[in-house]
Amino acid sequence: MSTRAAWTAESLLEGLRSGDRRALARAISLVENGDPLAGELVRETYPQTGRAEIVGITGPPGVGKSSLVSALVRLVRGQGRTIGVISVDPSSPFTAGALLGDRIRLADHFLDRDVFIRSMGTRGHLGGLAEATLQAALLLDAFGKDVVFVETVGTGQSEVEITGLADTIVLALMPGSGDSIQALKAGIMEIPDVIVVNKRDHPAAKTMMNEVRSILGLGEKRDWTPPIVLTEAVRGEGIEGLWEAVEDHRRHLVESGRLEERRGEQLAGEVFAVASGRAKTHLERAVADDPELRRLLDEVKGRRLDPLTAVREIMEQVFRLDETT
Ligand SMILES: Nc1nc2c(ncn2[C@@H]2O[C@H](COP(=O)(O)OP(=O)(O)OP(=O)(O)O)[C@@H](O)[C@H]2O)c(=O)[nH]1
Ligand SMILES: [Mg+2]
Repeated sequence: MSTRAAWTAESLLEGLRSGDRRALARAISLVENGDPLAGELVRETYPQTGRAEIVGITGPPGVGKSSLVSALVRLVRGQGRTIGVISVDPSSPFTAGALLGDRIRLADHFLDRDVFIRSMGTRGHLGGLAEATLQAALLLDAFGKDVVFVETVGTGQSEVEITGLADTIVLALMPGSGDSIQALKAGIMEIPDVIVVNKRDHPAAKTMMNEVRSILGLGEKRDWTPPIVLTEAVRGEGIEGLWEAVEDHRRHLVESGRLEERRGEQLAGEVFAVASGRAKTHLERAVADDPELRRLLDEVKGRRLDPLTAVREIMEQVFRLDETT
């Protein structure tokens, strides 16, 4: 297996099963490229999934998500557990070099053989980032990673949701993340499982934490109240507390019998999300490739055709769906 070209479905599967990190790296590259072989690998290894603990870290740009992941990786590696990290960046069209910041932030871990790190941008993947992220997470899980961190930028209304994957969702905020506070308050953003207010070295950190606390106090009582943790990621401060909160949440899920239930619901949701992603791509391509469909859009723009008639025509032609709604 000295060259890349030597990989076949069989050798990749064999490599994944035997813990060959080169096979994992190759498999994740296939995922990124939307290669059908990736789907085959996921299909074959799916029975081996469900063992990894998947932790999602989401939050507005620049709050310190990668720095937090890096600090958490250090902590969890210290416990001897193996780790996968997927950084999802919807704003970046390319994977290579897209996350220079991430590379710097996570640089300490690149030499650790038991930490697999990959950043993903929106490359022409048919099912979009949701599908690529799902596949990558499943492969890391099947490979035997104990913990998989999935970092995504999210302001509460983002299309790229990790909620469908993670056992525990950590929302990272920092002093000044007012928009997220508003989104939480308005119910636009789902209440996460753990909230971390990073950059606690900032003078307004405590105020931020109090604001978050008061919002959580507003909603109806639930069986899990998200803990709020203060951290200074770059100095590794508060990280034990953050990980403890994540583990507490997981314990809560296990003890209440909610873990399997939640995972089941999420997987079903993922199927739906990926199918929707593919349908959208299919629709966009069909319209781009078909002058007749594009003409419909022009007709709507010119107010010669009403939007709903155009929708019906498009649905008929692209999906062969007639009016059933
Ligand atoms: N003062 C201070 N700066 C921090 C802290 N944590 C991270 N930073 C800095 O904040 C900046 C952004 O950190 P990242 O970890 O890249 O943040 P991110 O949320 O991953 O950013 P994106 O992935 O680009 O959305 C960097 O310059 C970090 O050094 C902290 O606790 N205190
Ligand atoms: Mg980042």
